[in-house]
Amino acid sequence: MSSHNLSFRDPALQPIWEKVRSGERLSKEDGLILFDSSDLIGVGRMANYVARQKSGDSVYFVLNRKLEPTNICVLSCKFCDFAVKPDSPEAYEMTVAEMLSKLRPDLHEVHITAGLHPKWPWEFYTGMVRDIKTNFPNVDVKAFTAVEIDFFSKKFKKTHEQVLRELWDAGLRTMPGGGAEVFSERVRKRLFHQKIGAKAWFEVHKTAHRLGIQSNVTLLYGHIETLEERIEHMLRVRECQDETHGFLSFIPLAFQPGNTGIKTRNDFTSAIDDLKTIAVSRLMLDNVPHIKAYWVMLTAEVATIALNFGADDMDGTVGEERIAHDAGAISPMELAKGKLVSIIHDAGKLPVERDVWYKPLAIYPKKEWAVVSKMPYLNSVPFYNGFHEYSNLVKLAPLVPRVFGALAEAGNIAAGPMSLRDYMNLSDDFEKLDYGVAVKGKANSVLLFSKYDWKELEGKRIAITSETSTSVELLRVLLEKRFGVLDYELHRIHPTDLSYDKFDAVLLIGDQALQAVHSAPQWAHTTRVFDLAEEWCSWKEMPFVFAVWAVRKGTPDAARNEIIASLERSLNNASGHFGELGREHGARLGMSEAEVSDYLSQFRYRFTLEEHAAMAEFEMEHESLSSRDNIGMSFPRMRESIPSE
Ligand code: V47
Repeated sequence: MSSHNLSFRDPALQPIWEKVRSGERLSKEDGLILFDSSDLIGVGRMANYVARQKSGDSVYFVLNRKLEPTNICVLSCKFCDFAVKPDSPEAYEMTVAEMLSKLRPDLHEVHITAGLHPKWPWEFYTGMVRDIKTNFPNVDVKAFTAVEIDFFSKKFKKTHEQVLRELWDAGLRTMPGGGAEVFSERVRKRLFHQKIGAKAWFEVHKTAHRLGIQSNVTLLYGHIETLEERIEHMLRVRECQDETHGFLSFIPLAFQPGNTGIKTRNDFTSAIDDLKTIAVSRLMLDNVPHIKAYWVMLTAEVATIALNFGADDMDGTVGEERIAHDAGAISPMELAKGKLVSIIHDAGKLPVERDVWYKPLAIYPKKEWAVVSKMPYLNSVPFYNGFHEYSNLVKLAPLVPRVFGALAEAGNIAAGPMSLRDYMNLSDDFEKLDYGVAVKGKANSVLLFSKYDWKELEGKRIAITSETSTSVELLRVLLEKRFGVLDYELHRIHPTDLSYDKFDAVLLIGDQALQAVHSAPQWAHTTRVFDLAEEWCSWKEMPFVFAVWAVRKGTPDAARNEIIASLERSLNNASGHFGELGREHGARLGMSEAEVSDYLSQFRYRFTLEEHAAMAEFEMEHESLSSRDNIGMSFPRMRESIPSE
């Protein structure tokens, strides 16, 4: 089945590789073997394999700016070269107007962290977030470490939850991962005894995650911590992530000695240690979506290599980086977007500009590359196991259907399993192939969870996630043409926003639909579940086509041939091995290997005339729908009710 074979100079890596390729979790002992191994390249190749499984060839970056409103801090942690006391000649305090003057409308993220200021009132913090959001609505606010949230909670006598709710109301959307340092009491006592420890740090992040605020988590390494402490740190993150799924990225931060007195000024971590720490993080943290190579501290050169050692995110343009600079970081202060793109190209990877939730906004392939969309749903797993591990021609990018459609329209994607709806729009530019995802009967891939029967949906509010493209059109065809329901409201909601109770029905697709069936969230108990493909098939006695593989007209033959050959290899390899192939992906959705095998076996991946005819039928029904341009947006919402701990 899977044709990935790696050989290692260090035989101790072989059993770890067996675990990695079968999706088995690594233990603490495995982590220590990885750190001890002299086969750095072997460790890196395993990590690159995992990163590629998760992110294809994509490497993400965001147009962002870091704001550090003050360096005055009530703490004096030994490793920090940034914080000063109020009477220091270097002390500074920014006004909100000064903060706003540093931002530009084309930014997508502002990352705010500051010293713990002894005098600033609570309203100053909520005010700065609110004013940024009002003046720059496109800029998402990633603000305040757990250390700051805990400080606000004590100083202003509010619970963590109150602090987070008020910041959310002001416009905060995600939290940075700072202040984690190393989750070791030994290190904390020696280097930052005044700072909160692991217990409070996790309490803050777990509360944030429950409220729908996703966050990052850092590891500060290369000072007095042991390798065992680094691994233990990762294991604590993994355990928390199993519970909350709220972490977006893990960020190993290389310690910058500066004038901290902990190490001599030029005693930077070695590139080997940096690369190994990135790779081990990728391998240990199987449940964290992204590993960040923070170039400001790593240097651009090491970051380039890190992108082949498990990292899939570069952070961003950053702008001003006072913490790292003051402690002597040797990177330049500003890397423009063009520079980031060329660093990622140098690594042979595909630059993807993203928002704070990792939604791709634009991609920047090299001219000679053909970008293939990797549909990140379980039902598409059989397409991708035969794509070469490394190709100079074809690059894979995981894109949910709607984003794939938008980027294909913008002109930068060569091929992929295109949502039927998008293919209907783009058929002048794309040629369809005889591959796709279709089903005749029930599929659990497009589900409507509804408090009402079909005909009673007249005048009701239906939530759809922002990932869907074809399925919302299928829903409309069924409502209007099959059940005669003409008056209904559609509202797009953010995929992380799982509080659907305000709606009369919710449409879920792909993995979200499977997850809702297999992990049965509370709201799902009160609803009926309609399988939309099944409704279509029993109405039309035809299969329903979710997606069809399409290649952009004019794609050079070499790339087109490679794409088709890879697809053939994938489907041939997959046949008879669905359970094994989808085991790891299915486990994340709470499905057993047998359930995965049953699920995947229902689909038709090779198309015949029947599927092509079914596409034409859907197109015909779709053409005669009522026109409906404005779908209400509620994006994203704070969870209404928080389950008690
Ligand atoms: O928590 C302090 C670290 C962190 C030094 O979430 C130092 O996207 C190295 O958290 N040498 C703040 N590191 C930075 C941070 C961060 C950075 C980039 C992205 C994100 C994110 C978060 O910087 C602190 C501390 O661990 N730090 N002093 C030093 N001398």
